[in-house]
Amino acid sequence: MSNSNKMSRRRFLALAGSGLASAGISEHLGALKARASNQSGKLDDVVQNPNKKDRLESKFSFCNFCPNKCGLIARVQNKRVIRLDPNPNHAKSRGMICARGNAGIQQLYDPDRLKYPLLRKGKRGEGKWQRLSWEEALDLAAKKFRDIADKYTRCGWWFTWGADAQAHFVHRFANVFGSYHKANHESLCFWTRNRGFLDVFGEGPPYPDVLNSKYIIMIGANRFESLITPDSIDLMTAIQNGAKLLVLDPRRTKTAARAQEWHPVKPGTDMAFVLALMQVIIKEELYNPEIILKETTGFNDLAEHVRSYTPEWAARETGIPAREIKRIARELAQAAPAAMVYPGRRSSFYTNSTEIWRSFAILNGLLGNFDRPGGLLARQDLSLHEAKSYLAPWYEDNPSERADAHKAPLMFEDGAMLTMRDVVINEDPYPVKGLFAYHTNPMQAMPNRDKTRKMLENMEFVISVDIKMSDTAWMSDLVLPAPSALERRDPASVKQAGSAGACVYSRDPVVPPLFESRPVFEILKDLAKRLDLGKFFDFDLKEYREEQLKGMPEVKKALQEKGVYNHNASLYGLYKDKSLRTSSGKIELSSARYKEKGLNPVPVYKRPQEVPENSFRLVVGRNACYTNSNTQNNWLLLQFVSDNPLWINPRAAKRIGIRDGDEIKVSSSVSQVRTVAKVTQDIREDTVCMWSGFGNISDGLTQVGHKGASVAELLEDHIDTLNANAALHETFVKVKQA
Ligand SMILES: Nc1nc2c(c(=O)[nH]1)N[C@H]1C(S)=C(S)[C@@H](COP(=O)(O)OP(=O)(O)OC[C@H]3O[C@@H](n4cnc5c(=O)[nH]c(N)nc54)[C@H](O)[C@@H]3O)O[C@H]1N2
Ligand SMILES: Nc1nc2c(c(=O)[nH]1)N[C@H]1C(S)=C(S)[C@@H](COP(=O)(O)OP(=O)(O)OC[C@H]3O[C@@H](n4cnc5c(=O)[nH]c(N)nc54)[C@H](O)[C@@H]3O)O[C@H]1N2
Ligand code: SF4
Ligand SMILES: [Mo]
Repeated sequence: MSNSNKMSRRRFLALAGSGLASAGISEHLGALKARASNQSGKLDDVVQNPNKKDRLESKFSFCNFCPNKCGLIARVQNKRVIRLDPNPNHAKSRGMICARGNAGIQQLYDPDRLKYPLLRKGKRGEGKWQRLSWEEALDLAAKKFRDIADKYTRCGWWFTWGADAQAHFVHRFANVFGSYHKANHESLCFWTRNRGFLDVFGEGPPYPDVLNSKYIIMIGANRFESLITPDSIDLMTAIQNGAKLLVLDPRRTKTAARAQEWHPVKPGTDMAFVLALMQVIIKEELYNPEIILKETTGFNDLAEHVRSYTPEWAARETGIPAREIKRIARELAQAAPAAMVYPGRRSSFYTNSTEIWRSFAILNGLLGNFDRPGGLLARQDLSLHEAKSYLAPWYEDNPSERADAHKAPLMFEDGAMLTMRDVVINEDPYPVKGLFAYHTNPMQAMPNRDKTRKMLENMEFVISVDIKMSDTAWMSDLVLPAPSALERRDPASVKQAGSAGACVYSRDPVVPPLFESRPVFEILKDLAKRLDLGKFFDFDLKEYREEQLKGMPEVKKALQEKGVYNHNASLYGLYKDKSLRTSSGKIELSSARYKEKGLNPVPVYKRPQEVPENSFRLVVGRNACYTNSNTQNNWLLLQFVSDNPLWINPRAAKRIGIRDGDEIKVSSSVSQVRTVAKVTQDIREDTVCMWSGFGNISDGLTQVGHKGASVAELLEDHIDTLNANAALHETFVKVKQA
C-alpha cells in the first residue's frame, strides 16, 4: 500500500462514527470532495453544481458485503461513486450502513479486481495464467460442460454459490443443465437452525420481534458484531426501552459486554440450560395453559422428557449456577409472550446442532410467543411472481439421486458442502468432476482446507466467478471477472427480517461496469446458448423483473421513488384460527414425525466431548469490520482488523508460558498454523477463538497479502448428524510457542 493510501486508524474511526467514512474514501480516490449528506431519502434532492460536469447524482442500490443487503444511496459524480450513504427509507436497515458498507467503494475501485477471463496454465494453484477473450472463455467452458457431462453424466457437475441476488440463476442453470448438485454456503451456515425451527413451527426460522421484546436470551449469536439488520439496531433500542438481554457465549463479545447478563457457558452445553429452563417453567406451571392447549401438541411428552433435566443437573453441565437458571426461567416466563430465545443465524456449531436449535424453538413454543408482539413472527404474505417459469428437461442417463443423498436423515434437497466434498474426493457413489463456483470461497469457508484442496485437485474443471482472486479462484481452471454490486442490474428480491417485516428491493447499475467484468446472469445466458439451453435464458433482467412485479404497481413505484418497498402489513396474528404447516397443524413440542423416522421426538441432551488435556476447544466468530473472506482485501477495513490472532485466556496462557503478542503454533489433528496470541479475559479458559478469512494462499490479494493464519486450515470437518450442516466447533487444538 502506498503511503498516500493510508489513513490513520483514529481518523477512519472518527469518520466512520460520524457516518462520513466514505468522504475519506473519495479523497483517496482523488475524486471531488463529497458534499454534505442527503439524508432525506428522496432522489430528486440531487445536488446541482453550476458546473454541469460536476453534477452529483444520487442512485439507489443495496449493499452486497454480507447477507443483510442494507439499503444504499450512491452519490455519483462523473460516473464515479464518491460515497455511499444509507437509504433511510429502508425499514430493515433504516439510516444505517456499517463500517463494511461504508468502506464498500474500495471493492469497486480495488486495483486487485479481476479484469478479464483467465485460464490456468501451470499446475493448479501455481498462479500462472493466460488471458482469454470472453468468446474463448465461454467456448472453453461450454466444451468442458459437455465433456464432463458425456463422461460422467450431467450430475458430474456441482454448482455452488454465496448469498447474492443472482445466485438463483445459478440454481436455474443447474436445473436445466441437469445436475442435482447445488450444495452451497447455507450448509456451512444456518441449516441446523432452519431445520430445528421448521420442524417445530412449520416454517423456519421465524423472525424475532426484537424491538418489542422484553426479555431476550441470546445463545451463540453476537448481534453487535455479527450484524443482522434490523435486529442489531433494534436490540439497542429494546435495551434502552428496558428490555433485558442475556447472553450465553464462551467469549465476552461486544454483545455480551452490553448485555445485562453474560454467562460464559461451557461450549456445547446450551441445550442443558434450555431443557432446565423448560423443566422449571413446566414444574412451576409458568406457561399459559390456554395457548399450550390450543396452539401446541406434545406438551405431555415434553413435560415427561424434561422432568429429570433439573437446574442442578444443568448447572453441572453448563457451569451456570442452578439458582440463576431458576431465576432466569421465572423472569423469562413472567415476560412471555414478549420474551424469546433469539433464533440466531449461524448454527454450524456441533454434531447435534439441529437438536440444540430445535430445543430453542420448543422453548419459544412453550413461551407462547409465536405470532405475537415481542416474540417470533411468522412469514408475511408477500411474494413476487415466478418469472420466466420453466420445466427443466429430464435426462434419462442421469443417476437416480444426488451423490450425497442419505448422508443424513434430515438434509435439505440441494445437498451439503462437506458431504459433497467427500463425494468428490472419494468418487463415491459416483464421480463429480466439474465445479462452478459463484460468489463463494470454499477454500476459506469450508473447514479442513487440505481436503478442499484435494477436492479441487480431483476435479477436471473448476470455474470461479468472483470479483477478486480469492483462494478458490486461485485454485481454479477458469476465472471469470464479476462486476461489483454497484455495477450491475439484479432481479427483485423479497426479504423479511425481524421487527421490520418484509420488503422488496432491487438494483440497477450505479456506474457502468469496469474492465471486462460480466454479471453471472450474462455468463449463464451465453453458456446456455452454447449448450442448446438458450430458451431457458431467453430474456434480459429488465423483462425478468417486469414479470416478477406484474400487477404490483405500488411495489414498482416504491422501488423507483424510495429504492425499496416496505410491506406495511400486520406482523402479528397471521396464523390466528389457521393451522400451521407442521404435520399436526400445531406447534410441535414433541415431533411424531421424528418418532416415525426413528429419531427422538423430543431433543435429548448429548454431552459434548471433554476437552482433552493440554488442549482447547477452537470456536469461530465474527468481527464487525469484515465479512468472512469477502471484505478482507479492503485496505480501509484492514486498518481495524489486520490479522487474526488466537484469543486465549490469561490463566491458560500462563500455564503454557505464552504472553500477549507471542508468536505461537496452533495445531489440530488436521494441520497446524502460526499466528500470534491475544491474551484476553474475554474468553473461557478451555476455549480459544480465531476469525476467518486470513492466511490466504492467493498472490492476487495484495492488500491482505498472506497475513494471519487460515482457521479453515485448522478446523476439522465434522457434520451435524441430522442434516449434514458443517459443525465448526468440534475441533480441539494444542498451542505452543513458535
Ligand atoms: N472458519 C470459519 N468458516 C466459516 C464461517 C466462520 O465463521 N468461520 N462462517 C460460515 C458461514 S456462516 C458462511 S455464510 C460461509 C460464507 O462463505 P462464502 O459464501 O464463501 O462467503 P465469503 O467468505 O463471504 O466469500 C464470498 C466470495 O464472494 C466474492 N464476491 C464478493 N462480492 C462479489 C460479487 O459481487 N460478485 C461475485 N461474483 N463475487 C463476489 C468474494 O470476493 C469472496 O471470494 O462461511 C462459513 N465458514
Ligand atoms: N460484521 C459481520 N456481520 C455479519 C457477518 C460477518 O462476517 N461480519 N456474517 C453474516 C453471516 S453469513 C452470519 S451467518 C451471521 C453470523 O452471526 P451469528 O449467528 O451471531 O454467529 P457468529 O458470530 O459466527 O457466532 C456466534 C457466537 O457463538 C459463540 N459460540 C461458540 N460456541 C458456542 C457455544 O457452544 N455456545 C454458545 N452459547 N456460544 C458459542 C462464538 O463465540 C460467537 O461469538 O452474521 C452475519 N453478519
Ligand atoms: S450489515 Fe453492513 S455489510 Fe452487511 S449489508 Fe448492511 S451495510 Fe452491508
Ligand atoms: Mo452465514
